[in-house]
Amino acid sequence: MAGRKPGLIALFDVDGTLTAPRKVATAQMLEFMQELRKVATVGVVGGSDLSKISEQLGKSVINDYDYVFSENGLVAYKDGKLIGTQSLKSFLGEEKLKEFINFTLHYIADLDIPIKRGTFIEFRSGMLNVSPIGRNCSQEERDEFEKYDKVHNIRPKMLSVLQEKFAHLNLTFSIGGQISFDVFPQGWDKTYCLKYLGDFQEIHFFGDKTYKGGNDHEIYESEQTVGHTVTSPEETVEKCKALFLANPSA
Ligand code: M1P
Repeated sequence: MAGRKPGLIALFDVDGTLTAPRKVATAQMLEFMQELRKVATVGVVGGSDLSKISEQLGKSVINDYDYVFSENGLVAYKDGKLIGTQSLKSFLGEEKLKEFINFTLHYIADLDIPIKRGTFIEFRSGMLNVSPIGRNCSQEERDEFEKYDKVHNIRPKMLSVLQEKFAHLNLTFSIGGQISFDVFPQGWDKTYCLKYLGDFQEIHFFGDKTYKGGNDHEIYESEQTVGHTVTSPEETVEKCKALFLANPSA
């Protein structure tokens, strides 16, 4: 075994890249990631908070990978230890935050969609996650909402209203999953995690939403990364085998 190539890190988005959207990673994928760690430093960067990433990649996720960046890296772990957090509350202040939350809840209250459940805004460390149907819908309801949204553009319409109303706050609105969107200050997208990776000369990023407007776009395009677009977890494995395992000492 050639061992790890110095200065190289393979960094993965979660939903759609290591797992099917909001699903648990397969045992094969988890095993493959550990194989990969023998030849490269491995990190994951998800828009979700740590509890959701743990549901998908396992309870010991922060120990199973060299770096885990939840909330785009606004909450960062290295070798199982917390190395940084960013606070939306401190950044915006209570008044602006309240103004945004109040307006958003009013908007959702007036929204006529087939069903609504609970937890319309999830308050995270570095971002808000807003869901018109409510986060605690069932898997079936989540799948139905995604289909409905594709036809009726509930989220895109809501984003454009919020963008206009809160233009002065310089926020980014990012649709990364099926039922919600993330709200955070400009620059707090997935490129945020790169500030922890200054020691790496070769950062390979793998993501499925690398197109403009997708939540992997900025990090995929970043000059600091070599970006790879994948369409499924299976393709992620294939691309990694070809890049890192075919001739690991290359
Ligand atoms: O990782 C992508 C997104 O996953 C979830 O989205 P949804 O619940 O809409 O499928 C959320 O955790 C979201 O924050 C995240 O960006």
